[in-house]
Amino acid sequence: MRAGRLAPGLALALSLAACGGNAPEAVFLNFDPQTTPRELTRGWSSFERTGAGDTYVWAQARAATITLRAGRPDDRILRFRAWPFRYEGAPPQRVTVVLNDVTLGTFPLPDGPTVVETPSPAAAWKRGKNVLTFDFAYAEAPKDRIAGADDGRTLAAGFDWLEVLPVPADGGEPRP
Ligand SMILES: [Ca+2]
Repeated sequence: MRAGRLAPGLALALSLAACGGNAPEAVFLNFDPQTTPRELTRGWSSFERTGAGDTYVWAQARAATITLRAGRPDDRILRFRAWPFRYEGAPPQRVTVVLNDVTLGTFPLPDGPTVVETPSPAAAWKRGKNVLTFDFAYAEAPKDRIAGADDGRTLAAGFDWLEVLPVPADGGEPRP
């Protein structure tokens, strides 16, 4: 079929798709040295593994930042799996997620792993470098809070993975 015979909207969509580099991109950070070599820019500890072998990193401050590079500003879904540092008498842990200077929301982190999902509007994204900030209700050192513990890091939450998924222009499901 020749492009001239296509409906104008479809022809535009095809020409945009043909540009390749303009397609919104998916990001998956597994919090390991292979997939997350430079993104953990502030407030993070080093790479660790759970007993089950999952790679993760502790946020070890009240605020932790991730630097993400992006192409054109686009609506994107942001998802991550995390669990709070808990101790007896701890207040509820919560995380406020901020992209650049736009607050995306505040989410509870109950005991155990939780997958948090939030939309992030195109207006919050910039072409190039973007700063994603996690602000926690608390970060506490196990040695100050748990009898016998000797870990002096102030732990907020452990992060297993984070992904950013483009939202198709047709409003369908995000592409993996
Ligand atoms: Ca992981």
